[in-house]
Amino acid sequence: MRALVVVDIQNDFCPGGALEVPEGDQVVPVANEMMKKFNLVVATQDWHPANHGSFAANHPWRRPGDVIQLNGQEQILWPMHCVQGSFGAEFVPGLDTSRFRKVFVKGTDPEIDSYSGFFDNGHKKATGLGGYLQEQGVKEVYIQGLALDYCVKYSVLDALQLGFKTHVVIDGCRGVNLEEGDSDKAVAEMREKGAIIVKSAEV
Ligand code: VGL
Ligand code: ZN
Repeated sequence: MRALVVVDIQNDFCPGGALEVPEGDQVVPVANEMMKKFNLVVATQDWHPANHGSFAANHPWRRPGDVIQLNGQEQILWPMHCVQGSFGAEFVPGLDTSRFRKVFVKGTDPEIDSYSGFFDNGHKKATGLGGYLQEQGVKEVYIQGLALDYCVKYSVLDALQLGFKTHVVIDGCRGVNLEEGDSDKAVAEMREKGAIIVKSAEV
């Protein structure tokens, strides 16, 4: 059994959004096509309370891009994004969300960030995604979405660690690239750890 995991295709990660991913909107048609090829599709949604510790605005005189210690964890500070209930947190209009069997929210604890759709950044709490996929008998996952160098990457690494045969649908992803080359580095790291990089047309 295989499943498609659609990561964080939300307004704030698209051009014009609070945490803009260049060409982020271009993954929408790829996701809509991919979803037709899977019986089981699940999604993750970045879903932060307004007081989330990953927001620069919640730390005196900090700017997005600064790095702080947040409860013993290194944390990049971001602009406020994907605030629960806001437009930016909604899935992109045009994304066929009717195909989502289940949505797993992440980043809900103000004390810790969660790039991966499976666990928080400290690997302390699971979102339920891993257990759900296992219950459904899933052995193989295909992952795509935003952002390639953050939430996709960490979701892929956790999926591998959980023992799923893990594919990255590369044309269905875009990176933030805070530093030039971050996306390429992310792909190299995922591949090194055992992920299979595929194009949507090959699936
Ligand atoms: C993400 C940074 C902060 C992502 C989420 O979805 O890649 N990146 N929150
Ligand atoms: Zn976030």
